Amino acid sequence: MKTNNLGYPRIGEKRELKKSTEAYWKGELPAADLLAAVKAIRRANWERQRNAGIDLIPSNDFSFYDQMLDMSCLLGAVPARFEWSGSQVDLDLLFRIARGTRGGKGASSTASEMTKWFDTNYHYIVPELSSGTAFRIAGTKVFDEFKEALELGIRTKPVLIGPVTYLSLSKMTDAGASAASCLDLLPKVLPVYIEILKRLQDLGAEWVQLDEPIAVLDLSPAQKQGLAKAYAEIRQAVPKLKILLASYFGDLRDNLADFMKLPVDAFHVDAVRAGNELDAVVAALPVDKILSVGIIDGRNIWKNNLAQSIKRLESVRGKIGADRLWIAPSCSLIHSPVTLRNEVRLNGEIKDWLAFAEEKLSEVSTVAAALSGKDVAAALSANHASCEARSKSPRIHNPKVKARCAAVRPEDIRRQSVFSVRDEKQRQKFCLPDFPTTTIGSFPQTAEVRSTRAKLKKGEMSQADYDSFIAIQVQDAVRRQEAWDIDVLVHGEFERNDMVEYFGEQLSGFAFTENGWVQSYGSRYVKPPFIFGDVERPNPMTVRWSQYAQSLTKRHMKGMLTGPVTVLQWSFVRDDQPRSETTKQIALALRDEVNDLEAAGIHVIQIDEPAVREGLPLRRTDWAAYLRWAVDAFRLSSSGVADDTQIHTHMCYCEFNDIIDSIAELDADVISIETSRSNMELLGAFVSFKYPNQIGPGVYDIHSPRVPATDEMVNLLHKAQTVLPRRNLWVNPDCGLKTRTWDEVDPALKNLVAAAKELRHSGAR
Ligand code: 39S
Ligand code: ZN
Repeated sequence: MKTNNLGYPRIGEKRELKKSTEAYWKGELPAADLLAAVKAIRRANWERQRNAGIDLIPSNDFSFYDQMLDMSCLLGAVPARFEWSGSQVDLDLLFRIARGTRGGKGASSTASEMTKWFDTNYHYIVPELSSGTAFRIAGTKVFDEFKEALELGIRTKPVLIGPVTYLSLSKMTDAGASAASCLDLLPKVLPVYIEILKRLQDLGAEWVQLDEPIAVLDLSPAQKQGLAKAYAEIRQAVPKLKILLASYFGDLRDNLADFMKLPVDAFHVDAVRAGNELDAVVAALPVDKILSVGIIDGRNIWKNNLAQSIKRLESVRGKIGADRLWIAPSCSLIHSPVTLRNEVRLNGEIKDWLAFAEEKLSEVSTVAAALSGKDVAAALSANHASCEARSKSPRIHNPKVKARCAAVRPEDIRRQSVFSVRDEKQRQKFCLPDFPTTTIGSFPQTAEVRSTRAKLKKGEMSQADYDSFIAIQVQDAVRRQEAWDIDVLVHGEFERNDMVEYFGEQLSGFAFTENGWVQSYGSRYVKPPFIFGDVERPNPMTVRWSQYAQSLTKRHMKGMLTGPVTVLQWSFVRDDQPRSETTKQIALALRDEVNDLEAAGIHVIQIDEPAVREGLPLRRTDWAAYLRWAVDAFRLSSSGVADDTQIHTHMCYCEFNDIIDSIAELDADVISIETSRSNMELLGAFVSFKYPNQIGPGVYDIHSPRVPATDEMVNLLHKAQTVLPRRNLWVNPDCGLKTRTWDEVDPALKNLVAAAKELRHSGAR
């Protein structure tokens, strides 16, 4: 029985990838040193997997940014504005596509759009294709990495995003083209895929993994035909190369029969998310095919119940035989933190419940060993003890929280009056100009801010000294915003490490790690807290700094909170109760916080819900149930305030179109959304729906170091006011500014205020 792994974290156990990449961007690390650093990461990863007993070890799962962008670079799909004329896409061009280029030296180009990978908190750069895109092999990374591992004595299984998933997640830039028309490019892209596969075969690859996670989505007939055509052609062109076709993140449902007909050598299925489907998959598996069963959860951090897994797999083995069964994690392990080895402060009892990527590898090999009749009794009994201890732990249940959840009434999820009434009261109270300006909440987390927090954490600084340091940052932020003439101020969130982790640290039922980093996009990682028990808020979490900031200015200070669905979505969650129940507990904790902020004189309160869309189930038939509890949770957290307290929300980097009515149902007084990278395209949904409340469409792409000019922002706002009522428009950046530097933010926000003023003076159109 073989063991298979789909992908391993590329960030390094101490975030070596981030550190070396950012140093390279700053010009502090030569390219050769960057390449040496990432080579060392790859080597460590391959050797670790080999030592853990993994038979099919992936390569090309490493990436400097994300694997969709890698695929674009490999296929030569570079947007025209980057003026690429070379034969190869080099590293700097890859970074320019991902990050844009700042004006000044060289041409200034906006980055490609970024969006979330399925329902994860991991992002990819959206390929921009057109009928004129000339695909050809334009990179050597996939070949180089295969050779690199071979030199270490490891014959890896190169991983590529499959052609139909690649095209389905791309966007067509031709005027009038629809997203679906990307699939029309299949005949053009397939020959390049085939050439890549042939080259891999020539280099000595035995297996190649093609990821087609779209197989777990609702597929159009064109996508289904695309899959059939693509794999038939590939089979014909490279008959001897063995192909593993990987699906993950969900069940195949109505796609199952077609999927299992594709002419490949092995299928991977996600037996965690699609556990109930395993029997049907086994029944549909053609007799000459191998099945890779993803039995270890790649998306969560809990130890697997090995005895249960072994039992399920014994039944599979009974039907298909040991030769045709591979054991694997459910999906790539890039969505899991790297290792538990470096967690020294974590409570020992809780730590014993967990498995990160490295530990998951040994779970995979223990399961395989047990099924092969090897003696793993000691490992199994230790695992059994951990699972028992967790399920019986008194840390998990809090009767007070459960009773409060059960007592929530319908009036608890309704504001006192409808929006039109609140709107009037709020206009009278706040007296804001047209096109009021604000920011999303965070200001630059400078090296000084981070290193000061690191000192506090290491015990090298007192809490009092840290607090004085934060106070100075807040004062500085308030002064700057007054100087720029922003209307609704923020305190800057200097005290927060992350918008979810910061709250997790203050809520009971949550635990957090020291090094449990997971890549979010590019060099930006998150350290998701994990929810192991019932959630309660022992003390106010944000009131102190918001109140302090308000005391420094006569302008309105906005309080910022992370919404219940986003806290849930960006944490590792307990698997012993429904997500909806956990979210309700978080919502009640946040409701207390909102009410406390209001009582402390903060009358503009933003509850961010950027993750509502990514939490949407992958299949449409499951949407309504999710949206019901997600919307109710937001309303539960925000409905305890007076009519003239203004509730804002913020969302970013997602498709709003599909869920626009649920966004309206949140009934926030103001919503700010990301729109600048897509040139206001995303507003379409709000227009056709006639969104009733106020909107701040982002006019400054904060994921790029580029400073937008006033004219650019004026143009975006003109676009916005042709489609939305002028009196409902706010002016703000796309998202928080924590990843930017002050020398980028300062000119950008000056320009932003200038743009708002120009709109105010330009009169109604
Ligand atoms: N998901 C979450 N959870 N949070 C989000 O903000 C987002 N936003 C979207 C969607 N998903 C999200 C994605 N955008 C970052 C920025 C934007 C993101 C995601 C992540 C980000 O800036 N991440 C930081 C990073 O990668 C880490 C943030 C953090 O937790 O750099 N910082 C800690 C802190 O500030 C730890 C900082 C740190 O690295 O306290 N400290 C140094 C160390 O430990 C020490 C610093 C020193 O001594 O100088 O080595
Ligand atoms: Zn945002």
